[in-house]
Amino acid sequence: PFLTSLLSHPTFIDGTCWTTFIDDTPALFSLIGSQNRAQKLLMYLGDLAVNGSQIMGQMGESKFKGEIVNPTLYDNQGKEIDVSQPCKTGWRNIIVEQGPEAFAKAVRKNKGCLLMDTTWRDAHQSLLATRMRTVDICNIAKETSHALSNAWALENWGGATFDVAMRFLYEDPWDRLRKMRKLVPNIPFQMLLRGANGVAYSSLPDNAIYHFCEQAKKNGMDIFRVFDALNDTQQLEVGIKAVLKAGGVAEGTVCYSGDMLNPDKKYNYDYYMNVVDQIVNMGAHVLGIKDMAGVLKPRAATMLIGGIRKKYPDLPIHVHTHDSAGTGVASMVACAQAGADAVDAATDSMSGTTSQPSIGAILASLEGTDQDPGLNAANVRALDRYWAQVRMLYSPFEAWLTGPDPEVYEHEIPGGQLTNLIFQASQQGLGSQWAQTKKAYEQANDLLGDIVKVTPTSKVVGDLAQFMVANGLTYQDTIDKAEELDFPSSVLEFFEGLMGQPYGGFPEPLRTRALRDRRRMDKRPGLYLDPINFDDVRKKLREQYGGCSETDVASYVMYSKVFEDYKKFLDKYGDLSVLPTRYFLNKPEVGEEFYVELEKGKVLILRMLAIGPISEQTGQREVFFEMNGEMRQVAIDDQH
Ligand code: 3PY
Ligand code: ZN
Repeated sequence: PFLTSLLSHPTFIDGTCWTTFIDDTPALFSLIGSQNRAQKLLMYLGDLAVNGSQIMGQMGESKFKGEIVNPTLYDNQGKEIDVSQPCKTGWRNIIVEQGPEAFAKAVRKNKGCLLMDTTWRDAHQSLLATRMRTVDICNIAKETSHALSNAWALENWGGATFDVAMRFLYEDPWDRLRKMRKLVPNIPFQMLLRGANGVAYSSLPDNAIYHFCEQAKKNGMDIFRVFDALNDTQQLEVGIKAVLKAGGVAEGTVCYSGDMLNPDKKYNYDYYMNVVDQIVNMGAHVLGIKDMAGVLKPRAATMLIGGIRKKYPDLPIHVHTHDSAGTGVASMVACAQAGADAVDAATDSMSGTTSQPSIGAILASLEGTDQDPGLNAANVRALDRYWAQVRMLYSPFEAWLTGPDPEVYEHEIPGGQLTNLIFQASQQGLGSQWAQTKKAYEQANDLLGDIVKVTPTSKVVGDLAQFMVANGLTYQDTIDKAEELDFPSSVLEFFEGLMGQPYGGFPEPLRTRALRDRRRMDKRPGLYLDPINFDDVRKKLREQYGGCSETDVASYVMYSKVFEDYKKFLDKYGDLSVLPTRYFLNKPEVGEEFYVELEKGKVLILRMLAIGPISEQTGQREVFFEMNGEMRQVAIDDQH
């Protein structure tokens, strides 16, 4: 069809403007572009129909099959809010117009305790293996800009979402950021940055972190929660300085571990106050407290936040927790009462257990008090009606946790990792070994010197625990046989010092025995790593892909192999971010009609007609579709 259209086009026939043909007749090229895209899309749908889901680890089919309904919002006078345009008022205006310091001052002046909604990042990272797709976030974005216009921020980027977007969702994380920004201009966006590790699993050269933060800020990020998994302040400083240089709001963060109320534990009040002092000295605009496992009990919260508030009356304090033990609401209320400026919560149907505590429960608890967060609870509940449907759509990624896990005080597994480990155990049919894995996690942590556990150090502990279970090793065996054991690579990287220095030092003799003749870094890794040569990266990507954006460069520097695999996938199937999740995860029923809007105004009406028999010669099956009334077929390798 393209050739026919080309040959019959008037400018081609009369030969007048051949040289400007491409510029003057973009419609023809957009036609070939969308036909190409449509064909690639059919390849994906055909592959899904023949071989099942491409998303690794998916278990079963979605529990939600209908059309998702969006809520109606009402203002305080009971008038319906027009959500065709985003809301324009919110805390972001201060950041944009007056900068980070003014934002810090304004939130300190604000009477109530603000809320950050984590639904777009940590909630699905902690409940649904980070699998939430851009389309499902964007479909509720304008309503969110209205309903949460007085929120501290939406946490919506960074952490594991960056890696997972490319690795499992075949999406460009930067594209997600830009799309969200366009739909929500008024509420600050917050991301999670793993200090000198960026959004990766071990340290990168310093200039990679600077480049990444600059790109994140340029593409719409406002507040950066910067932590280091070992509370190694030299590692933290790299991230904080990079954010300050990029012009972002720097939320320097201390990770809370153990139990401050227990005098026998390693991390006590003085330890935390010392890290806080150093963060303040680095010039962070906001102090973050990150309770990644949900072990900050209300009384400890009162002591810690109260102590910091007293010492630093002008410093905004923002607290993060998980509800793994069931104390999330009580702890966040205690934080608000002790002087926190903001606490984290998730939409009700995506809250609780390993996620953040429920936004509705926190709103109800603070209603009418001096700490009232100032959100319209009815509209917050209305948003949740959308999320309740979406959660069911993602049911294949559920870990099916049934309630709080009080053992978290012993094993201290962070929220996201807890669900992942349960999910992995059930995938491998090891559900019955789950209790053993939790015990091994506790022992692995002791073997490593009772470290602070959050990505990437939590992965080190998890990998060591699984290694001990798989090889039947006890605590003592692991030390005694360390010289002969083939430890997981994350454990060796930790011992090498690639994740920074643990408080109290590395455990000996285990480190020396495990490392043998491998390198050891006794200072922060950035001092040993060669800087990235960005011109070389740009040249390589241009040669390989015929062009590259600066955000592609950042993705490649962070995750080279994942980025390359993502590009291969795009080449084969095209950009699938437009495909509704139901058809991204599950094959369509034969005969069922559905729509895909490839771009504004270009809608495909699709129907799968039949899956053909397998060909003995090629091992392929023909899959037949009707697309905008025309019959199409694709040949798919049957991988069964
Ligand atoms: C991450 O680093 O991804 C986390 O969510 C840590 O809590
Ligand atoms: Zn978290």
